[in-house]
Amino acid sequence: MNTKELINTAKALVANDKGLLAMDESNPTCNKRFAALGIPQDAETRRAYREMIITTPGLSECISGAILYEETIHQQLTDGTPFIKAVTNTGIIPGIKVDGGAKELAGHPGEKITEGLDGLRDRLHQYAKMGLRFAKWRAVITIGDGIPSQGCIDANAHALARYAALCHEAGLVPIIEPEVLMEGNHTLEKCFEVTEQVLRTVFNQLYSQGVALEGVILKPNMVLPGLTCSKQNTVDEVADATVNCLLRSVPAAVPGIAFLSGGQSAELASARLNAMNVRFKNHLPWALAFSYARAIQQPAMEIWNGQEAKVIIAQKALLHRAKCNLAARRGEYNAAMEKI
Ligand code: 5MM
Repeated sequence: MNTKELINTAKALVANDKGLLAMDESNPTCNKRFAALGIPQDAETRRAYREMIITTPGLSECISGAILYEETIHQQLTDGTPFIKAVTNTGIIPGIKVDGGAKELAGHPGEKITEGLDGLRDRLHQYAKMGLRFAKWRAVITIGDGIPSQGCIDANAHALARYAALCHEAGLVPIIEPEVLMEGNHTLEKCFEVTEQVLRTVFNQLYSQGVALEGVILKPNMVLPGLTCSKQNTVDEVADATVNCLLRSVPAAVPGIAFLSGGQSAELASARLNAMNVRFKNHLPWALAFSYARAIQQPAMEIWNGQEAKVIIAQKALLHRAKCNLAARRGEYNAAMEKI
């Protein structure tokens, strides 16, 4: 492990107001999103879609790193360039999702545990040799009747910390993604309480496993009311709750926090990130960035719709969302940007 290199990569992932583009949907998730739009669900269509994303002109002006999926790293652009090389050539840092997905947690109805630690050490060393420089692992926490349990939080936090330590050993920066889901009718206050509990547990586990926090990126949810909660808070209330929760639970040594979008609309994900940076940017120890999948990709996917003829216009939509989120990091995003 070269700690200096890890720290430099982690800093580079949140430098210059850029953020991460998550394009690491597993095949079932990608197929589900394609099916909703009537797009064919096969390896060639997924490849063509990801080629559309990666060849978007100007993307690297807003995007620091791209999270790829196992299938994609073995595919090539139409001109034969392997995806990892194509990403690297644009100046974007390539990374990969390495978890094995969230499965039912035994003895805990309604709760999940992310699998994938078995054999991970060898896989990570192979990924590093292939030119990948960071990895990502997502844990899923559900708010519901009597859940989450401390048992579920502990198990997921422990797995995240074991994954992070293995990443460092292989020279990869771990993106640590504990996601408290938006589904449910819980309040913003409940989400705050659970997110704080989850993050405190995750950082305790990272400390136990000896993970150098200067070489990680945290990818959390924003603190939000549940999707079906009768009170939907304002953008500024969400910004305040999210930053206050993070201040209580994320050590200052962490270089950057890159939010997931979690099913928020693209516009709200930009507006909420913008409000956090407007209100707090100069007073925080870490950068507040983005690592969105749906909130960057969705409009472009809808336009592309599997058609070669729509590539250029879809790329414009993708770049637009990337620019909106770059502006949000600067606290310069506003609704007028959406009218262009
Ligand atoms: C929460 O999902 C991550 C961020 O995406 P959104 O911004 O759309 O919320 C995303 O990186 C996710 O981890 C990947 O898409 C992989 O998900 P699956 O469910 O396919 O493992």
